[in-house]
Amino acid sequence: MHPEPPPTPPTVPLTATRRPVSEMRARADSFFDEVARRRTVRDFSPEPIPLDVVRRCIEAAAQAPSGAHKQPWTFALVTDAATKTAIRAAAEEEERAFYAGRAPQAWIDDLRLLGTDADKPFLEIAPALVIVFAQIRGPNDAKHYYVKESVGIATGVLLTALHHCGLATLTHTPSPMGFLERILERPANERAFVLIPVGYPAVGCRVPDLERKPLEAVLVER
Ligand code: IYR
Repeated sequence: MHPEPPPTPPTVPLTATRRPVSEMRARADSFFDEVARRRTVRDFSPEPIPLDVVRRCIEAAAQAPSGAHKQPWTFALVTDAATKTAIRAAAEEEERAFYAGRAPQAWIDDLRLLGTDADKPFLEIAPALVIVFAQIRGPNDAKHYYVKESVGIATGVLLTALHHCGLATLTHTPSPMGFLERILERPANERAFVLIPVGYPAVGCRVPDLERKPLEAVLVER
């Protein structure tokens, strides 16, 4: 007796655009220019932002590929002032411990370039916070795969989408981030992955004078 072969999963035609090579080059250049201009911002304007744009960017992020298509992410959009205040207080408590000794001296030295410290006023000033949660398991304990990779890819899409729309972001990773799971009452299968303040940069905002590694330093070919 042969077992029944599994049914073939349904397919749909791919919607893809074949472009002339000259157009591909122009698009690669303009995309490069756009992403090269993205900078992490720590000095936000309190001005309100169009939240429908942020929601649409989250929807774009949720188009990312994921292990076994489990889409193991949840995005929390926080605009409520009291919730932002609670998040700031909890984050600063962790950051004070970090800067006062939890971090090894080499790490503190590496951060001098960024000028960061334990004060996180942007958590209250930025009009929105997006907290990305990784679902380490599915509902009913279903298995999820390559969760960090999947959520990392989705987060990259989100940062790029927000920048594309003219919004500034900061990838903030207070450590540990368990307070976000508690404050936002997330279920037991979710772990905070990154906290992203979103807004317009403050007028006169300055950023560290950094350079990106050139292509030769990041690419190997054979
Ligand atoms: N989480 C701390 C420290 C920090 C760590 C890294 I690595 C950074 O790139 C930036 C900051 C803070 O937010 O200050």
